[in-house]
Amino acid sequence: MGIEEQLTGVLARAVTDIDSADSVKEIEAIRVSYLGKKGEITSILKGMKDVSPQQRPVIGKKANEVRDELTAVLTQKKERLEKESLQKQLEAETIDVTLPGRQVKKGQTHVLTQIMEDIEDLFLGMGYQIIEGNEVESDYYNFERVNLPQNHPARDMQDTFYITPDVLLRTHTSPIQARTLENHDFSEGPLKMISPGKVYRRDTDDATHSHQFHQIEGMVIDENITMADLKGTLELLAKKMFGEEREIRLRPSYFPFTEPSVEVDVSCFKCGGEGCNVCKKTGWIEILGAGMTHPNVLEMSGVDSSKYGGFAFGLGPDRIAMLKYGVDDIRHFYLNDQRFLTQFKRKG
Ligand code: FA5
Repeated sequence: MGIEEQLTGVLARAVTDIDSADSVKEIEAIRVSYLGKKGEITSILKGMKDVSPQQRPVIGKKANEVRDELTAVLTQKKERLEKESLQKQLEAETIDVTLPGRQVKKGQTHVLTQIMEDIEDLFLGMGYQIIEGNEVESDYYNFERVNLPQNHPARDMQDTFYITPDVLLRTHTSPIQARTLENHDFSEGPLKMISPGKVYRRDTDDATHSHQFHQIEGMVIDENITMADLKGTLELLAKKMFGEEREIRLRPSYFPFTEPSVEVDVSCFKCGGEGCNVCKKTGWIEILGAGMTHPNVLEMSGVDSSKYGGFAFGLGPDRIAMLKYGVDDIRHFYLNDQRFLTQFKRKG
């Protein structure tokens, strides 16, 4: 059989093979078996050396035609197969956008953070600044600078986690009083600040005590600040926390950094003052400690106590949350049980 006939025969066979192929991989194998280095057409063309010089151009032309045709058929089939496979993939991966989505569980602000944010809002509205203190404090700022020298008996009121003899976990937010006072420039206006944060005490955990809890410190220092300003401010705070009808009363107390010092009670939000289990039949609930800033605290921070004075207060959001929501154990706030925490959804 002449080379021309062989070429025609091979082309016909190749086209049949291509017809029955149904994957891109098969097409590639067919291409290699006919047009590759060791492919059939290549080896036929190797026989050209035995062809007479007159015949050579004719056969050469035929060979090129066969190669071109075969290449075209291969390419066409490959493209079709690729298109089909893409189509299949698209169909398999179609997303039905009309299907109802799965509910995403949204987190929410922790109840204690909610209380602290509400208090921050109230004081921001009255022109206070919010200041962050250090949880790791020096003994000096935690005690001495708030008028509690070494060996002062009042230090026993707060059992302390010491890190070194001079460094501790703050037992209250009051060290921020000294830190803010010493940095405040009174020629630029009064000092009005609150400072929320975590504090630590070596209390044994029980229903009303936690070794780590929160406090919010407040302080106002200027000329001519009186106890009436303190009472008015705390009245607003009590109303914001427990409702518009609430009243407060001040009872004498002792804190080394305030003179005079007071404990502040709010009229019972549950019974309205008649006496119930929440207020232990007294009609009043204790919510915070406060007083007029002791001159020593001002002087130690370089503030002239004959010219400037004011008040400070410290409250425990954990205890406020317990009262407000009737929570009987402070430890619920720290166990991260979603069944408990999700009850306190902020409205709006
Ligand atoms: C103080 O810590 C003062 N620094 C507050 C203060 C500031 C008074 C400025 C005057 C001027 P006290 O130890 O009473 O005070 O604590 C304040 C509040 O923290 C308490 O009323 C209570 O609500 C809360 N508290 C105290 N100990 C615990 C505890 N172990 N667990 C949870 N809350 C506590």
